[in-house]
Amino acid sequence: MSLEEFPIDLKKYKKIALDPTKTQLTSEQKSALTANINLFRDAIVLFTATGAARGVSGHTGGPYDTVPELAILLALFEHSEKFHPVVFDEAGHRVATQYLLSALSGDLPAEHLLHYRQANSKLPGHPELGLTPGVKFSSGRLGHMWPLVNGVALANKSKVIFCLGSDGSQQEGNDAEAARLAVAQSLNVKLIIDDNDVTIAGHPSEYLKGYDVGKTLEGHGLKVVRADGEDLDSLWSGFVEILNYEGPAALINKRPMCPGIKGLEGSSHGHDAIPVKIAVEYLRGKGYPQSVVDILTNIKPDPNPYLYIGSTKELAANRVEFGEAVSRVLDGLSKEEAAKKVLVIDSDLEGSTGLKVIHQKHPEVFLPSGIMERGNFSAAAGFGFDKDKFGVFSTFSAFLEMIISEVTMARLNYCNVLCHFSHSGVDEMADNTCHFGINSFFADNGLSDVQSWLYFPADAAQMDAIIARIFFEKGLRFIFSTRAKVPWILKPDGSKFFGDGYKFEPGKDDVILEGSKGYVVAFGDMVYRAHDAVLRVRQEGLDVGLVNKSTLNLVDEQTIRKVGTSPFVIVVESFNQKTGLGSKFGTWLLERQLTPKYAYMGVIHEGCGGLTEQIPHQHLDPQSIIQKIRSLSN
Ligand SMILES: Cc1ncc(C[n+]2csc(CCOP(=O)(O)OP(=O)(O)O)c2C)c(N)n1
Repeated sequence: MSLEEFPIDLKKYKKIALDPTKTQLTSEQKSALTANINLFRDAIVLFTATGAARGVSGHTGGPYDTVPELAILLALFEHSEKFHPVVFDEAGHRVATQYLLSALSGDLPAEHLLHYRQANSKLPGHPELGLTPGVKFSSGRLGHMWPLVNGVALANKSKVIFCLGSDGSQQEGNDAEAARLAVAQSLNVKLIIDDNDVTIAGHPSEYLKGYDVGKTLEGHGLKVVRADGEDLDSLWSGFVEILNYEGPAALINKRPMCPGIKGLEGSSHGHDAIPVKIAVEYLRGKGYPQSVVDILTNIKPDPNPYLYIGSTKELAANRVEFGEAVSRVLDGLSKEEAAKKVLVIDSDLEGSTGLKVIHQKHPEVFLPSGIMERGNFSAAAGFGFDKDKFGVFSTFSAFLEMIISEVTMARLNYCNVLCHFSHSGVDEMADNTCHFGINSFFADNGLSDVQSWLYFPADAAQMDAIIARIFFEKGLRFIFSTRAKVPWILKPDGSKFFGDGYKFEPGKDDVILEGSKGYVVAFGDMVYRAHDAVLRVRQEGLDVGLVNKSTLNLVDEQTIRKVGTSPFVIVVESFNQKTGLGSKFGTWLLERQLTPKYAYMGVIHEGCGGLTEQIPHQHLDPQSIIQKIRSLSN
């Protein structure tokens, strides 16, 4: 069987209507719902497993869990127009639900689901309005949907508005604000919350003791009903109760993560894309033939064949290196001293942002916490309010946009915080546009008489050197790394540029190559790409230089004079072209009466999904850099 056919027949979906004035389900209604639930869950397992097979990751457990609620919502939409027919979801990673709905409505051909998260398939890791046929809203940053759904309710007062929720998303402070507005205005918003006690880093009942979704919402004044999500009678009576209540209400459905999937049930691994092996076992257990299993086993990751020059073949995950480098600094302190001086606070992403290493090696400084970036950042800052103490905070770069106001207040309180923002830029960001970490210069929002330092190391050796140098510096320090691994930058003699003997100095640019015909200025993951481009034009006789601007927001007077007196300067970065280094560097040049030809290349488009495809999609690959060099050197 090929990818041209979706082997699970979605036409078997049984359309039924459910009337919430009837408190009991008939046996026919129950058997139709059960059939739909099985159909949807099998489909979700199959097509999300293609993400695992293709190496583009994804999420199975969340959408799989909420299928019974989905089946009931569709039956309510069939019953009455009073129900606004959009399945809003504050957990955007459950995008498989929306893609399934698009296939059911005929907006997407069912077989297209087998391209889940593949580059250019228009099926990225989170729902994007306007990109995917049939998708009705954008979601993907937790805590951002319920507040918006409140507004939809205000605009549609005669309708009932549903929003799927999760015990992860409900941890966000935004949801508390949304709850207050919904209660104050008696909005007809109904939250259907999957309370599976699983998020990315583990179980909220363990890492966030005292947190209880139901009690929280009751405290705000919502009507709260609890149900067993895997028992249709219990689930339906919960729906009936919240729908016969005028005003905001939440139905909280308890279930283990991935009920019925051997190897994932109850586990936080169920949050991610189901491994092919487990999916195969599940589908076999459901009686699907070998041809269905073959679809998964035949999909292979796409290799990236480009051979870079000027950097090593070996790659390192700089986001993990951050944790290693911090651990090495802490190794120099006694456990007691470390615990007194340093607090490292996680926001449910320790495995992704490198904090796990610190958790394992230095539990004395580590605080696991919830998906509460604003509160956690401020707690790290408050720890570093004492001039001899240091807070460490970490999350994805995309969510730096959430804590800008807290950064201002931390700065005004002279706090010491080291912030690590991983998943910067766009490289390998199958999660796509809402997860792009491209507005990181927002962190530099103080006035000219105070300083915050922004650092983006080019490779793992430079990450080590930066952490060793700045860990115990005062004030706010921001350090960036990518989701994708990066190679080590090499000198012409083949040794590591940032290897033995290299010492990092804040504010000092690294001249990787001197050039007489012009300069490329880059940082982070763009350094090895720009290095490749520059070396290739040099092979053709064009003597172009390369600067690594690892301290992003301080002008290195010596280096700017060097590049500014050359014939051209091109800034190449994986940040937003509108807000990145390139949008400032031209001003810095002009202020110094330096007027080379000037261009800047940054992130300009919404994403294309997939992994290595994101960089060429933004025209940031070596070939595009070479083209720009040629156009400026002519
Ligand atoms: C603002 C924000 N912070 C962090 C994340 C990263 N993230 C994605 S899903 C997730 C955990 C979600 O848990 P839950 O919503 O309960 O989903 P489940 O594990 O049940 O699928 C996290 C931390 C995010 N998408 N948005």
